Amino acid sequence: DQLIAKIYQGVLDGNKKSVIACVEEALQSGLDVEVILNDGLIAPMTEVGRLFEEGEYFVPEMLVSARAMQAGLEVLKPAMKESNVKSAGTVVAGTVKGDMHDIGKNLVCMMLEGAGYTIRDLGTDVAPEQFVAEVSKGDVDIVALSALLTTTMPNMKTTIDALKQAGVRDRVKIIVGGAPLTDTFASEIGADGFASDASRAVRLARSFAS
Ligand code: B1M
Repeated sequence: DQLIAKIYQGVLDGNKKSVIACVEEALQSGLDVEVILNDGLIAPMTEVGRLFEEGEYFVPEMLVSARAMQAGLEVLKPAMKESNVKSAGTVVAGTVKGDMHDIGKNLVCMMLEGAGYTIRDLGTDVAPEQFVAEVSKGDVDIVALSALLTTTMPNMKTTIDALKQAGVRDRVKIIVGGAPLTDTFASEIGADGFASDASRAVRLARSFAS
């Protein structure tokens, strides 16, 4: 589809205005939300990563692409929400210490919100103590940890260990995700589950209720 191709190109070029306009147009013309999300907005980020690895893109280019992608997500957000259901539980989410990547985490939060969860988003570069402080408040059902760097993955374990140390680990289910993660890693660090994308994160969260 031409509109999808324009959204893809807009994200690649970091052209926020074009992305916003095209996503609006795509929604109006009745294009499927998931297609806009996956083919228009997420797919070009993989290409951005490739261009970065090959030395064609640098951090500034990655950043403008990220901003364009997030602007598109904002337009898509209302369409992603399911009709108002009562809160399915409270999720405390964050990207772990040392890691600034937040697009994936934001997407997971949006989908969980759409599925009826109450979200407390702690943002990026979140220290284990911050997670401990939130969980200690006592009204949290799920902790959602994101990491995009191989160098920050160990901080997921540090976070889980800090929750154990504080004696609050068993109050919550812990889900982890992010491009470099695997199921094996998730079980090794003592998480309750791993999701490779945002819709799987919703399915995983729901599976704890049954
Ligand atoms: Co960075 N970066 N980056 N970057 N960046 C990667 C991750 C990288 C793979 C690029 C590459 O080399 N190909 C590479 C990591 C290599 C590695 O660790 N082995 C990398 C690097 C090296 C870096 C810097 C170190 C670069 C530098 O400074 N030299 C630096 C680190 C900064 C830091 O964090 N301390 C850096 C910085 C940045 C920007 C700030 C410029 C920007 C982030 C902007 C932002 O997030 N606001 C950025 C970007 C945009 C990327 C790429 C291109 C795209 C990431 C993205 O947003 N993808 C990325 C390359 C790539 O991933 N191909 C790259 C789209 C997003 C929807 O997908 O985040 O995977 P993703 O989320 C998915 C799933 O993973 C999953 O669901 C999401 C939706 O399907 N998921 C979860 C994620 N979290 C989840 C949690 C869950 C469940 C599922 O449950 C809790």
